[in-house]
Amino acid sequence: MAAMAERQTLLQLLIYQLFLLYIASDEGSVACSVKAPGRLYFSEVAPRSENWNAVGSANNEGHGLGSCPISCLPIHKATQDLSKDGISQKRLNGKISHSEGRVAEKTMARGGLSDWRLSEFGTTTMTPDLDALSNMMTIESDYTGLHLENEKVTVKFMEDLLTAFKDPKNLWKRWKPALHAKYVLIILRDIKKHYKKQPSLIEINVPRGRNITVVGDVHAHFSEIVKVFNVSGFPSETNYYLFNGDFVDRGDDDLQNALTIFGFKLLYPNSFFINRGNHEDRNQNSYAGFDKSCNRIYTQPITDAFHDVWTWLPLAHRINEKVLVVHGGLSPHKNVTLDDIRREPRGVDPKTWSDELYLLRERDDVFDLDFKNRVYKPDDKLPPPYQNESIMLSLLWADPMDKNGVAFNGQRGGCTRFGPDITENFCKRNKIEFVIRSHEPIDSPSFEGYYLKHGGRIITIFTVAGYCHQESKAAIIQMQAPDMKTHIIVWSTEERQEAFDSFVHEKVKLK
Ligand SMILES: *[C@@H]1O[C@H](CO)[C@@H](O)[C@H](O)[C@H]1NC(C)=O
Ligand SMILES: *[C@@H]1O[C@H](CO)[C@@H](O)[C@H](O)[C@H]1NC(C)=O
Ligand SMILES: *[C@@H]1O[C@H](CO)[C@@H](O)[C@H](O)[C@H]1NC(C)=O
Ligand SMILES: *[C@@H]1O[C@H](CO)[C@@H](O)[C@H](O)[C@H]1NC(C)=O
Ligand SMILES: [Mn+2]
Repeated sequence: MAAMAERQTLLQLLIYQLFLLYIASDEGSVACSVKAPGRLYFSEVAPRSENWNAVGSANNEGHGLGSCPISCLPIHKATQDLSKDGISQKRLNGKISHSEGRVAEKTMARGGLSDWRLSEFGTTTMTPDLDALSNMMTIESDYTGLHLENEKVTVKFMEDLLTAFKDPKNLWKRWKPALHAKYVLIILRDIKKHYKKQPSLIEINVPRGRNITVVGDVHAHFSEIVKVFNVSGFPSETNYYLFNGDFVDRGDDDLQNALTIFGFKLLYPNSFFINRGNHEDRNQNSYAGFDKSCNRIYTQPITDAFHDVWTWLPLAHRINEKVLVVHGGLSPHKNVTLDDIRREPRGVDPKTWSDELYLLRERDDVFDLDFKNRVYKPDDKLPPPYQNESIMLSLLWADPMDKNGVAFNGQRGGCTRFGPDITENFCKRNKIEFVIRSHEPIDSPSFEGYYLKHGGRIITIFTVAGYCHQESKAAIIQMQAPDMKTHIIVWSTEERQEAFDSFVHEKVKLK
């Protein structure tokens, strides 16, 4: 029986690899100026002055993204701007294969929001059997990288891993990874095993006198994680951490970040926590960097394994029954409870506004697009796209606004903005003192890496300095139990660099 199951898996893998070969054979061709259906198009040259700017929506406030020049975002090859009706166009500089192009085209058709129903192309629907894959891989005799003794992450392993990550050349050297694919799969297998048993909202209880540090988007900037540890100490059983999503894409260190964060989660499961962000998502990864980084060192099945594991990461954490932490924002729906969040489906990508709606959006003549220019109040009947916005989508993607009510989120293209009234109602109903969220680079009004909204009930933190503007800072929040008073620490790109330089020269000692 077992042998048969194994053979079946092997057969699946073989078919899969043939399929990958087929995809790879497409690689050399360049999709320059492919006229895609509808309003999408591809072109080889991205104008560098283009702003990532959502124009046209009356409700498009926001901090940062609106004035963030795309040319300074550290992404590999794709640039994006949202057209005035929120349907995005994508321009690709450099070469792109047809296969990449088609996936990207479909991703972008949703204004950058992902949709599992669009994932049928290519490899994106493959859910690898992590047990079978990790079992069948063998370590070659000439492998010189790290070992995971007895398949367990230890303090020593994390010290060696961080040491390997000090020098990026270690990771890429002759295409030989610092960590064998088999070990990556074991880590992913165990992360999935851990989270599969958990609800979408997880409770954290920080003991009296202990600190928890909440970290915003670090977007494939490993040096930011190093700076976080420099400021708040290495994770341990008593030094609590919550990484609030978007730790991959838009930088160069996708694997360093993902493996550091997953490694610490396995080492300290009761004091190290991870929220899913909108970039822990296969469709975002297909154009914003992760897939490329991962495929450069490993192979597509490993990349798919990460995509699969993303879907099991929780969407929210509540700290000491007082503070809610989510990556994006709050749902526009009335009376949402913590139980509703707890029960959001596991193992899936967020569903975006429906296909039907998308088709209608393509035909302005039959669909009243005016909903995008209106702000809806709590007692208004919400328009169809908002009615159908899942809680999961809002938790991952939404942003706050200053006006009361619900409005179109032009900056994201396919979800809502929520006003102070929604925050107030949610917090009162659920006895939450305040909400920490991330998701937006902050270059106004302060460049300080954080801002407060909704009477202090919404705290946004973003943890990449110089993300959009050289002078913008990174921020983290420290809170000490039991009173959970927030202590925000900010730093500049120069300060991050100093900490990284000192890390490179010192021996990594976790304890
Ligand atoms: C929300 O709660 C209020 C007050 O408890 C109630 O009157 C209202 O009907 C609820 N709305 C929905 C949509 O459940
Ligand atoms: C929106 O969701 C409702 C159920 O809440 C469903 O009946 C309707 O078909 C959906 N509309 C669209 C456009 O998907
Ligand atoms: C804990 O947090 C408080 C306030 O944020 C800070 O003053 C203190 O230095 C922190 N302690 C440790 C061990 O990091
Ligand atoms: C943090 O970085 C600074 C340099 O910015 C360095 O002097 C210091 O030793 C580092 N501290 C820790 C605890 O790593
Ligand atoms: Mn985000």
